[in-house]
Amino acid sequence: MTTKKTTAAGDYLKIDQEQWIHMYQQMCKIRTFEEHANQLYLSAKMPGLTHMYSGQEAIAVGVCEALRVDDYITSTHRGHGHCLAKGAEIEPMFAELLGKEAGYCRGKGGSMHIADQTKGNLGANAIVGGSAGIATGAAMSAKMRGTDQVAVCFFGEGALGQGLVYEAMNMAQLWSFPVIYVCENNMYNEYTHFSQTTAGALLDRAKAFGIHTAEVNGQDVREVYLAAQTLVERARQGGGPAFLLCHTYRFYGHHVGDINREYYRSKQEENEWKTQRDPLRILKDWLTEQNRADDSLFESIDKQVAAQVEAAVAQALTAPYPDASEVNQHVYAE
Ligand SMILES: Cc1ncc(C[n+]2csc(CCOP(=O)(O)OP(=O)(O)O)c2C)c(N)n1
Repeated sequence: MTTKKTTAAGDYLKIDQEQWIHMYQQMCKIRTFEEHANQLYLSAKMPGLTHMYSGQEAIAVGVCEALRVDDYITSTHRGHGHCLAKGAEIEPMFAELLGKEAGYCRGKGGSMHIADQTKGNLGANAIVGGSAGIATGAAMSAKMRGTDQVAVCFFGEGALGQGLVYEAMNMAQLWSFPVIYVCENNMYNEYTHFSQTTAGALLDRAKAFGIHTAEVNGQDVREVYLAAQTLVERARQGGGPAFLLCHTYRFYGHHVGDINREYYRSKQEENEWKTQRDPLRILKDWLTEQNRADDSLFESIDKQVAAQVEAAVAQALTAPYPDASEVNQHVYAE
């Protein structure tokens, strides 16, 4: 049982420039996707609401970059970033948000239930902690089938209040399942600071089971990626489960309707994170300092991503709704 902190700056230089640029593209895609999802809510074009992942992009991207297509992930109510990072297409995601037939769940799941099994994404989950059993089960299945697939369970620190998470971690450690529990500590369980809901140190929760742990700055995709790579390889080679604690922050409200937030966190705190700990900015600045990229490259990526996202939104807005006759279809397995 160990806790490893991965901050080896020299190791970042061993990764190809193309791979870092790809991670920037992925983070940019998530940021732009979320901005448009927010606009769809504000303009009353999207039914229901959604939880923006902006600010946390480096975690989904850094972890998924270390995975193969046939590895599994499970996600949360704040799941768009995980889906996109695991390879989901933008068009069916927007269609799903708008309840359209072309969506990943034919418009019946919405923002909190996007799944894409062709890419190993077993689904977002509106139940806090709800996916711990699914990810652990997927890892158990990989082990029983004798494959070297790995499962990643993304969850917020609020999920550490759910008993299911501990039952799953206990079993994973006892039977050495290839599962990585990725805890995204963005510090707030809805409108309450986690220090008011969670006793003790977060990592101790996993250490109690003897689970291998690691801790990273979740705003720095370089740290997240290197740590994830190590844990994924470890799990693939039979090393068993791990728990990766990522320190992060959501730049916006708990959900898109959470606009007046000053009663639970200050504007100053938000501004500090947005201006000093933006994951896109951190990677951009480092690549520029290293002369591995320049402003014109980032501008062209930003433009390309914006055009792709705008086209997907336009397509989803005009796409048809599913026929009312299929309302009961795909609810139960046939
Ligand atoms: C079992 C359960 N209890 C309560 C809720 C209501 N709820 C939705 S999100 C949330 C807070 C989750 O906080 P955290 O897990 O830290 O994730 P974050 O929203 O910060 O990403 C709560 C309590 C829920 N969806 N499921």
